[in-house]
Amino acid sequence: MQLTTIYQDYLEALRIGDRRAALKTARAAIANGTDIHDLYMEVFQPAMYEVGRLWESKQFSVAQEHLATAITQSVMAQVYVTVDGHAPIGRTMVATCIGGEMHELGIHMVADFFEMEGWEVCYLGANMPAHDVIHMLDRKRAELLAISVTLGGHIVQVRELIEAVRAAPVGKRVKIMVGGQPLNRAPETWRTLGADFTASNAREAVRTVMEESCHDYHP
Ligand code: B12
Repeated sequence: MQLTTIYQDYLEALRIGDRRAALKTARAAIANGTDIHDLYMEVFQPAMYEVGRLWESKQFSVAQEHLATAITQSVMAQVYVTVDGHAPIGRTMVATCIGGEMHELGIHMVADFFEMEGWEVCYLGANMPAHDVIHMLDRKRAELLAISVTLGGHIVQVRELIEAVRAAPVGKRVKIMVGGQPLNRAPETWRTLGADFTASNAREAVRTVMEESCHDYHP
């Protein structure tokens, strides 16, 4: 089945708020050999962008947007468990949104992509206080922190979180990767935030980290 057809069917399921139809579309795609990475990148992500456009242009109510988000989260979780990931590779990351940020689907995708490559992933989700992120980095002896931001006005919180991590003992060894829509719109911004690297999507995030050296990590 063509990815464009899967996308159209999936979006239609979101449009009418039909969770079963959305799940059926995604399951059928996997059963027919569609790669889960393609399903995330070429179906779920653009469908959610389209949901945002429909909401902004008042063709979707807030309730429809919330339902579409809940459906996509549920479908992602259900197709994810059907796929065999890589065996554990002994590398650990923490994946989080900054404080005040409620958009968690993007970082969830990033987390799933790393887990499929064998990473142990501590996915913390939305709206995380800096102190708790640092505590988790320490507790899990993580080598990588992935920070997500969606609202442009939240860039300052990204800088604050990075500064707080760098100031903590754990900050001496952890690498920091940042990403999200405002950084995609202004691709050089990440450098000014004190991050080690960025990537524009989940697929590229894995590629970037695997290419960059995180091997100088000594817990
Ligand atoms: C669902 C949604 C919500 C949900 C989120 C629920 C949830 N549990 O996540 C709710 C209802 C809470 C919400 C609230 C709001 N939202 Co909203 N939302 C969306 C929507 C429709 C989809 C978001 C999404 O899931 N995208 C799909 C994911 C997969 O894409 P992504 O986030 O870009 O992630 C990828 C890359 O960016 C990258 N990436 C992301 N993070 C990271 C991190 C790292 C380290 C790396 C390497 C890469 C990376 O990889 C990801 C995977 O490939 C978007 C539309 C859109 N364009 O995204 C609007 C949107 C983001 N929201 C918007 C707005 C305005 C709001 C509100 C202010 C609305 C309001 N008035 O209340 C609030 C703010 C809440 C807050 N404080 O955060 C605007 C933002 C406009 C702007 N330019 O800033 C958008 C663009 C809608 C629009 N078209 O206007 N929203």
